Amino acid sequence: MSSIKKKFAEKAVPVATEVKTLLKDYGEKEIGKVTIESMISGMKGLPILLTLTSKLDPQEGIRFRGYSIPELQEKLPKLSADDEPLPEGLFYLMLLDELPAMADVKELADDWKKRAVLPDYVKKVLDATPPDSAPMADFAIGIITLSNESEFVKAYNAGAGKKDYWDSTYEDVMNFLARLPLVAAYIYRKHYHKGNHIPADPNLDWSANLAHMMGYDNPEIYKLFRLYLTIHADHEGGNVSAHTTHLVGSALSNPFYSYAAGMLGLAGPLHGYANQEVIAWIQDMIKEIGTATPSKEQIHDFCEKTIAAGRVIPGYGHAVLRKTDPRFSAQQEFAAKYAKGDTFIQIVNDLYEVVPPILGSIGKIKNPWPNVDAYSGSLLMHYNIKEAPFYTVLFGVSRALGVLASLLWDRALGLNIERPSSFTLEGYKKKAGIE
Ligand code: HAX
Repeated sequence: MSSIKKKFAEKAVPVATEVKTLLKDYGEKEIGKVTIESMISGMKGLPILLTLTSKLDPQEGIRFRGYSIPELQEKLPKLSADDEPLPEGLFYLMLLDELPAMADVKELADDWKKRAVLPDYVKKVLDATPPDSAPMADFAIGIITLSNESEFVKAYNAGAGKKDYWDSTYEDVMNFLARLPLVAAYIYRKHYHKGNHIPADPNLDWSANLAHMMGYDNPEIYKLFRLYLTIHADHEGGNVSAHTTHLVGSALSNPFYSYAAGMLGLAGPLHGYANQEVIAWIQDMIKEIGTATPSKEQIHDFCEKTIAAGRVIPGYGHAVLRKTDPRFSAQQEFAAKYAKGDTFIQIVNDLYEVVPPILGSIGKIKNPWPNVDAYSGSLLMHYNIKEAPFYTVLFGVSRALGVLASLLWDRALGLNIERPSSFTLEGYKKKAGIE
């Protein structure tokens, strides 16, 4: 057994005991209020999930196992002092609740490199999708096809008991994270480079290898990918991609099915698809105004028109956050360092001045500030990765780190199938005391 797997097994035992004790001794304790509004308006704020890997504070933003993004940038292992953290290190932190040393990250990365093989049948399935299929559809298809190798399914069918589910899930998660960049790069090269694929470079880290296999070999792009794959990894348990992965996994569907389901949620315009929509929307703005350097007044008018048409401003607002997303700020800092003078990024920066007062003046919008998706596409555009329909796939590669670390904990804790209750409209009216 690898030392990381052994460490996980050792750490899981006391946490599982704590959870069991909590359930046994405090199972009846009430911890929140369920209102008709919370039930009908997307369960916002209902404390209904147990997620160990990260916590989202409305004012402060995300903390991964207690560490904010600037703290991760300082404390997680990096390849050089002015680099971004290695997302392999973030996965280690989320999984083991322990900051890794570089040697730990190397052990994990070496393990993934050994597992990084894309079976030929997956390539064939991906080759068979229509040339105009959506990259996110191909992503889900590729992931589901990979499930053919699921160790969890093999162990379950061979009669493994509940206390051992985590073991085969561990193998699935590690195999999967090792292979995911290969699936993503395969889809990218199929769609945008006539299927001219580039093999992995075993000397590169997880992030740089993805950039390399997509066809981008530049130290700055490698840094951007390390930042990108770190900041998108997790956003506690209630967001659509994380919750879906957990929900589907709660039925003991294998990790591939569970994560594929989560990705189909990420593909929605109100979630991860927003990262491509921001780009399409700014391109429409440039086209309509007739200049790549619109004034703030012109940007303002275009935003007003978007709202008047009953559309949302993509990249703004959030179901939990009530301030600028620190993931937005981390990317803005990166752009200030490496992408000075980029006119497209200037529009993104101008939007940050223009949009919040407009959204704030509408009254009903709880958070007028930008989220992660407002910035990410413009940085990719800066490095000539212009294929916006692919951007949500990149988001998905990163999101796998958090949701699969969580799924592994779900198995180790032996969490039960999720099954909340629902009411008919009559039922709600009765609860409200309406005759
Ligand atoms: N532009 C215009 N209207 C907006 C808005 C925006 N950016 N954000 C919220 N609103 C509207 C809502 O549509 C809602 O209108 P109705 O009452 O008419 O239905 C109202 O304001 C109240 O919404 P809210 O309570 O503030 O926000 P929600 O929790 O319902 O929704 C969303 C949060 C992120 C979905 C929302 O802000 C939105 O649609 N933003 C634009 C799309 C986007 O950027 N999505 C990515 C979010 C981050 C993420 O998950 N990334 O993956």
